Amino acid sequence: MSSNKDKSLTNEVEAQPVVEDNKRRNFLRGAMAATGTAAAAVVAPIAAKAKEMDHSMHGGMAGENYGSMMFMENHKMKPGNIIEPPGSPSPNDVKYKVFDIDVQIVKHEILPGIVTHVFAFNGQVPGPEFHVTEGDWVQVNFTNRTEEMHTIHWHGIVLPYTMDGVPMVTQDPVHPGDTFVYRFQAKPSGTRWYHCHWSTPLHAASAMHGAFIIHRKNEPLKKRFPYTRDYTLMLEAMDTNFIREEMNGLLEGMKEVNLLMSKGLLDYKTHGFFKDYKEFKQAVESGEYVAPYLQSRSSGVKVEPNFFMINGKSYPATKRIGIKQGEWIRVRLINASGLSHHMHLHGHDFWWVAMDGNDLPEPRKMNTIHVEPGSTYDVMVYGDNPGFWTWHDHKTVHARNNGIYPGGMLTVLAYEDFEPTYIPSVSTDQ
Ligand SMILES: [Cu+2]
Repeated sequence: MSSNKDKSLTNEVEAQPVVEDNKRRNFLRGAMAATGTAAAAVVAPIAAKAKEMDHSMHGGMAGENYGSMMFMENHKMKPGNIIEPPGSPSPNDVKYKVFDIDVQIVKHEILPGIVTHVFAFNGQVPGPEFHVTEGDWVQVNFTNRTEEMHTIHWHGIVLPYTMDGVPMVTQDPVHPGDTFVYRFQAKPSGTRWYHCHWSTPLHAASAMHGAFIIHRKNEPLKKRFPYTRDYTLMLEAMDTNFIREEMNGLLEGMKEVNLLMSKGLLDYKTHGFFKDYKEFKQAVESGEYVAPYLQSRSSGVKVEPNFFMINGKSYPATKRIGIKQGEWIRVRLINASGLSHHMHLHGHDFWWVAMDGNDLPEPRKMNTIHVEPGSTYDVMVYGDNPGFWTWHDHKTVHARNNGIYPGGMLTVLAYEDFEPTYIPSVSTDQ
């Protein structure tokens, strides 16, 4: 099912039979009521791709014995399905650029000494960066290599609704082991992005996000701003305590699923799904179903990010932005954090040229740009003041690591072609 496979995003998936019956799964009333808990509502059994999985939880995580392999061996699952929903032209009719992407649980280092487990696209934070041209037909084979459910929402892309990646609104969540095939045309142009839409405060805010850049064939902005380098800065925030608690909660949920299955109370791919609001309401009112919100969360804590990142790293681990004298660079800011960030560049004004992927009617000159949650902002910087220049969130509580300044959402615009009279060093103890 492929053509023009892009190697930079390849993570080979075996060809498997197409599943024709993608009906909504039965929801589980009896088992939920039987246990008096709904923790299992957010987890599901895994499927056959599990043998490829290698992310057993350990090192401070609860429930060491609930890795994929044991689960597979105890319960004979069907192989993972490939789900190809309707909504876009057949590959016989248009030529798709094909990308393979998966989600795995991996350890991610934010800073030396700070490592957290995250759900990550292709095991990286942020996820792989897509670069396509406006009008390209894009196929993304998304394989779920975790025990949790996920989807991919294509943020800012105008596509058929069945490709929009919102669980229970446009598709069933992608179950463990399964591969969901997204197909759409890349439009409109500009800085767009993608993220998981299942359990979004945990999945998308932690690491399941990435840039989706749709280029124009002849970029009109290059006339006024002839940029030679193009940078993407994903702005992120993580509450590592919340992530740890939630991950441990998920493992507990899996334990429960194991127990229910061993008693025959839970079938393959059943969970707390309802066909409509009325059915859901009746199940709650009759006591057949105990909704998760009727009980306290395992963590019982608010989400309060303690690490603020640019492309997966906090200062001083952030990567510098290179520039030369006389060079224009384009910087695409994408806010995946759920917080607002006021990104201030020292020593320069820059031109704000686009918002949410769309060009502004008239560029604006500024040096602090307010980057709101979910939005993208493009700016052009001209290299006319050689040196090392801080570029950081001026909400300075976000320029800290675990409450310690300096750190967090801070990087450096670094000129590459001058004789410095002061060379930056590193201190995290102020
Ligand atoms: Cu997810």
